[in-house]
Amino acid sequence: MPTTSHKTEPYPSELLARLRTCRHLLVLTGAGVSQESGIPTFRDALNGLWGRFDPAQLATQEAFDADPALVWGWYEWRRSQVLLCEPNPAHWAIAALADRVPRLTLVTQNVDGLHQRAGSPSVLELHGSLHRPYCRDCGHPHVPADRPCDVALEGASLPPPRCERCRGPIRPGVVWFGEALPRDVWDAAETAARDCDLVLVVGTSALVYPAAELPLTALARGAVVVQINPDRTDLDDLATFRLRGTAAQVLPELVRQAWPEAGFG
Ligand code: BV8
Ligand code: ZN
Repeated sequence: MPTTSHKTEPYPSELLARLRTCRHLLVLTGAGVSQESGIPTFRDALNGLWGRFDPAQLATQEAFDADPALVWGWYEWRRSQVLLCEPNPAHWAIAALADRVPRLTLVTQNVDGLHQRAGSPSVLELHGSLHRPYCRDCGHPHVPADRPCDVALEGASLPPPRCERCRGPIRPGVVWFGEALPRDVWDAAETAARDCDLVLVVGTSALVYPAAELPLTALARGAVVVQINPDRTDLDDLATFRLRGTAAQVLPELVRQAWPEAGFG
């Protein structure tokens, strides 16, 4: 099946027809969907977070237990960055899709909350959220300030707040490596992967499991899988269609071409 560059218009008519007539659309997003909002991805060679920071020292329970201030400071810096960013046309196009297909399940690996801010009504956040920290010891939620933390700087340590219930340290509300994904969220995502007939995989390297299983599950059940990414990933060899371009280029154009009468954007 074809690889279509963003500049090669129009998109394949078979893909547009599939999108217009699909019964249940699954959209799986990764860091690439927020890249054009100014939020760095993880594995990008130039600016990726994991090129500059070591995930073993920041994104594991062991790291938090060893140096809570280092880890909390880093996540407050990221949360502050996100609060200064806005959703981009890719987030808006995904929100618009929910009004155009009979059923849409949006599953994200992102922890930034930008899909919700763009108006997506329901989002399955596989890896949690920067905006929902909770107590490490008793799980009690902690309500963060809804403004950027003015002392959070890249690489700066910041002692975590204490739980109002048990005085335990507050930890970021994300799923770290080696931690289980939230059971109900994962079950809903997997059920959607089994049921959907079309999947848009947007801006993910598809390297982190179990999230990367979702398109494979859908493929095995006969769904059409569309890969939207400026670069190659391992999923390219399996995807039914590949749209080469950035999320903010491709997604609005895809909505416009599939529903020209609705005049999106
Ligand atoms: C689990 C939250 C079991 C925190 C993240 C070997 C050793 C150790 C572990 C493992 C192993 N093999 C497998 C594992 C398991 C591990 C895993 O998969 N590791 C990988 C790396 C090998 N998984 C886990 O540990 C998971 N848990 O398995 O639990 C269990 C079961 C029961 C009980 C206990 C335990 C938990 C994984 C969650 C990790 N948390 N993040 C935080 O944010 O700090 S992961 C991290 O990667 C990110 O947060 C993100 O969510 C995730 C996925 O990354 P992507 O979103 O894909 O981003 P990436 O940078 O990679 O790619 C960006 C893409 O965008 C690129 O393709 C690029 O081309 C494209 N792009 C760039 N610009 C654009 C664009 N696309 C479109 N438009 C653009 N403009
Ligand atoms: Zn507590």
